[in-house]
Amino acid sequence: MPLEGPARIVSELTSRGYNAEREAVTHIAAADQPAAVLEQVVEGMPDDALVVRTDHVEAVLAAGEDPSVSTGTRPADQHDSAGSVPAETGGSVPAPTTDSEPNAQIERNSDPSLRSLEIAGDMTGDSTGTGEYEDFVAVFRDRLERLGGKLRGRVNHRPATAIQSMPGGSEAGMVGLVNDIRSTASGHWLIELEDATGTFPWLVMKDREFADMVDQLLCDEVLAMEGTLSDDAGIAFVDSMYFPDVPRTHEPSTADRHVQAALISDVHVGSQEFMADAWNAFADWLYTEQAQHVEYLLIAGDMVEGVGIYPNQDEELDVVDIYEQYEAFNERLKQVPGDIDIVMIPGNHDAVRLAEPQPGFDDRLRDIMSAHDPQIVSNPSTITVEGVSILMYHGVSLDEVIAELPEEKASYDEPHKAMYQLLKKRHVAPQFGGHTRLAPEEEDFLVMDEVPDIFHTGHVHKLGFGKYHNVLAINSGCWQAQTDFQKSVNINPDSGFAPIVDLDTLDVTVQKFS
Ligand code: D5M
Ligand code: FE
Ligand code: ZN
Repeated sequence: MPLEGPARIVSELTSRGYNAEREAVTHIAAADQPAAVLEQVVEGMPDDALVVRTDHVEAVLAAGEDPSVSTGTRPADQHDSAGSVPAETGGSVPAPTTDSEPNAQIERNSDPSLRSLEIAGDMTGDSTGTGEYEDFVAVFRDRLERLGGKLRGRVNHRPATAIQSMPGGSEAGMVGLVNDIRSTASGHWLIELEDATGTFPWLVMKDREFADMVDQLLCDEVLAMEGTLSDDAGIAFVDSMYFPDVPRTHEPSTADRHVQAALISDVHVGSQEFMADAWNAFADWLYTEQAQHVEYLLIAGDMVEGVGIYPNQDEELDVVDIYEQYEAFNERLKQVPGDIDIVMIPGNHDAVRLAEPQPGFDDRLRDIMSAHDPQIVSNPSTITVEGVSILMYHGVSLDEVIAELPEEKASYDEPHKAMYQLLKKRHVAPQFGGHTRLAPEEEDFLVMDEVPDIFHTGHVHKLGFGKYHNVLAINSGCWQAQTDFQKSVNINPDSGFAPIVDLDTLDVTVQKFS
């Protein structure tokens, strides 16, 4: 039966110019002959109606108990047109739960007065950078100011220039950006800290307890050090080291009703490896009783595959025009029940500037992706959903954290541990000048001023989640099968999973659709 899944009913209706109420769709899906019911509903729609409502469907169902036997009124070819669902969406999708429970009533709470979604940290439209040298100075000064503020109360700190003129043997403290990390000939570590006045070198002895923290350091992160100046006052021996970090006592906020959010990313529509069947199954699942509490869908970047992102990428494109890719993505959004609120940020495959922070999509792309009226915000952005603050960041810096840090602290198999490092540094992309391109701005939009309750990233195409000082870190998987490049470097993506978060408990369940 070509029209068995709710998602396919939605795309059939949209292809004929109609939006539909969720319950109307489940009614059609539950009928013996969904295709025939859909035909009758469309035929009977008032000329000025744009939305297929439950009562339209009920009228059809009541008129002919079983429309498939109330023959004679419809031209014969209508069955065919109902069957002409785009080939890519048909066929091999597993039967949705609604089919096995045809009378299940899905009561998703769509009362807008109960919903709450606030956007706090969206920098779209606030970009001031001109790319001049001064902007780089300003962005690092702002970073040091704001992250240093979290450390200054913890150490008896002095400016670098003041430490430079202290006598040998003095106790000193400093807050600064990591300017350089070097190992010495004797196996100790020399870390140069920089503040607004200058730099000072700090020596971590290889057998001190802090030595194993050195391999977690990234250039340009903000740290505090305390120690004792050498006899000639040229360096300081480190006695303690502090990260801005998340307080261990952090208590996350939770929703005061049972409501869930699906956290996904990396849809990669337009790639030959986009997993249409898995996406269809996900969209169908959202219509089932099991998904009745899912009221929010958050997408952390890489909506489409894009063009010219990697060498030879064009050989794996299914859709070669970038705007057509977004049109195709919009069709995928239409499959999602209309009463789910969607928030999305761009990623490195999307058609916005690559340097971070990435502003939300421009007007032309917003117009294309308008079907579901999604909230489109910058990468990164902080949103508050039912009282739960969620920091959404695509995750390009994770590649860097994983490359620089030892396996047990960050790896592709445990991407959430790499996220813990970012939380500890209170910055989504600390290191400047590597994979992650940073746009110079007057303000460092990548600093985590506030501790989020949930930190949501994607990009590495691996599913992983866990808690760091009570903050839930989730890296969602992807909807793209392994690409040739990933095969060549042995990346095995976690494709077709949707982590679902209970916003009242911050518990996670994972739904698999592949
Ligand atoms: O990134 C998906 C993951 O794969 C991410 O960890 C980067 C890595 N990746 C994928 N293709 C390449 C190439 N060609 N060079 C380097 N790293 C790559 P995504 O943002 O989806 O491409
Ligand atoms: Fe991706
Ligand atoms: Zn990416």
